[in-house]
Amino acid sequence: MKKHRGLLSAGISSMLLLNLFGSMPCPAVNAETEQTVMLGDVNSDGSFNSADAVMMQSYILGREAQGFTLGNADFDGNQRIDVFDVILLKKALIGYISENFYSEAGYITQEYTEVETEYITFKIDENIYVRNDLALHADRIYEAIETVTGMSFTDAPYGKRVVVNVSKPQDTESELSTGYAIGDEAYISSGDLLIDNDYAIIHEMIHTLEARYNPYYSGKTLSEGFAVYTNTLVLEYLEEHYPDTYAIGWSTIEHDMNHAVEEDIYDQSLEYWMENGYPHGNGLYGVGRMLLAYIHETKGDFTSWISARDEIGYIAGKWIENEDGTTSYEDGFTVDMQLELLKNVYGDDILDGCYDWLKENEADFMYQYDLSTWVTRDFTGIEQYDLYPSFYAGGNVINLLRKDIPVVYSNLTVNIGPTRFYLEKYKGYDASGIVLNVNEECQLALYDKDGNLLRECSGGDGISLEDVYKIKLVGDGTATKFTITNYTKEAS
Ligand SMILES: [Ca+2]
Ligand SMILES: [Ca+2]
Ligand SMILES: [Zn+2]
Repeated sequence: MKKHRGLLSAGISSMLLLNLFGSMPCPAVNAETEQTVMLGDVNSDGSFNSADAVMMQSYILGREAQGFTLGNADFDGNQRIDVFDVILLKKALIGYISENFYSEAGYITQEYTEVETEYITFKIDENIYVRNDLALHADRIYEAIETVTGMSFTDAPYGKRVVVNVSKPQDTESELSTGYAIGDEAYISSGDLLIDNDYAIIHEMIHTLEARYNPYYSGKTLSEGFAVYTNTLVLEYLEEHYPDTYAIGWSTIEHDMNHAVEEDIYDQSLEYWMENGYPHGNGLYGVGRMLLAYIHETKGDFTSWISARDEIGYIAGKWIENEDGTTSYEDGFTVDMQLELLKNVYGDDILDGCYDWLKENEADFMYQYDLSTWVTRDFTGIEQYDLYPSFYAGGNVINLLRKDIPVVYSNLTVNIGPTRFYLEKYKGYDASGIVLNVNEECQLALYDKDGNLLRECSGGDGISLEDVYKIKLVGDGTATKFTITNYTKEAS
């Protein structure tokens, strides 16, 4: 299991106990054996959590308690283990967890945890950061997916409640690894949990929606095109109805909609690209997105093929080894089958007008591809934004701006309580000396933990954030820079 250096030491347990119960003897080290005592860790697995409470209970009741460590259980230090130690352990556990693993913004799971929202069951591994408002945003995404597709997760032929499994990449700072869907369940990484980059949760939930109408993968062009195109519609829906959720889900664009349609697409037929792969803009994902957008706008529907799929049949896909040693997935639902399906549903001429349509609309696709042409992100409808660091493969960064795209704001409060908690308690950084770098023309009001105004000032580089938990960008303006720096990994 993973744990955070410094959080689980005897010293911290003892300190907490002292806070809670006054001057209580809490031996930190047993001198005879030189064994570190971690008060509360009665099963000696290095963590203090609910498993210890369970074992303590068993021990007191005279039940099986293999591995019970007396030295870690004597909370009142009277050399006896009794019911008073049980009470103290439970109190200490609550204090310990709230001090170290909970904040206003979120919590870190201490064991496998199931979170039930109105629509979704999250199955979350231990030691994963979960924002407190996960349910709010996730259920809005669910609503958006159902609304823009006109489909239902629960009333589909293979309908059931949505399950999203969340795990953490092992032995890496990155919070992102591959997201995928197996049949009707989605699998995402910790960073996709509406915190770091979040693209997989939307994309994979859409895959599981398709699977509820048609249990097999319909090939990259159709299944990925459906996921990616639906994701664009989901974002439009969120932007209109829930600007704060849109602001979080926006970064989906970086990954999932970053597809180009280049001039050379017209050199070959669409069937050719579907068969041989299109070299730009994430290959068949981009072709699929374009195809689904075309079908939607010209036929008024982009989902009918899903239910009609069974008529075509199914061949299992397979993983093949490439020359460079990587593996890739070869569709079982071949291009011929995909085209036959579309023709069955939309008519034999379905692809005929596709390139003409694309020529008129290609700016939409170019636009998404080159994010430098994205002029600004509009935060004016948002009063509060919880800022989380990004820990993705390739770099750690705290930046309100994604891809350096300016943020337009109107009295926007950026909460950095989550930033601090995430850095210190989840990632093990020392964030006590963090500073803000923001445009000089921005006017700032800095607030403490309790919302009291600490000071007002203009922007600049290296602005101390000591005791600051909220940064208000006052008035109307545009930030072309907003980074938080000067956090360091605690020495190990
Ligand atoms: Ca333990
Ligand atoms: Ca005792
Ligand atoms: Zn996918």
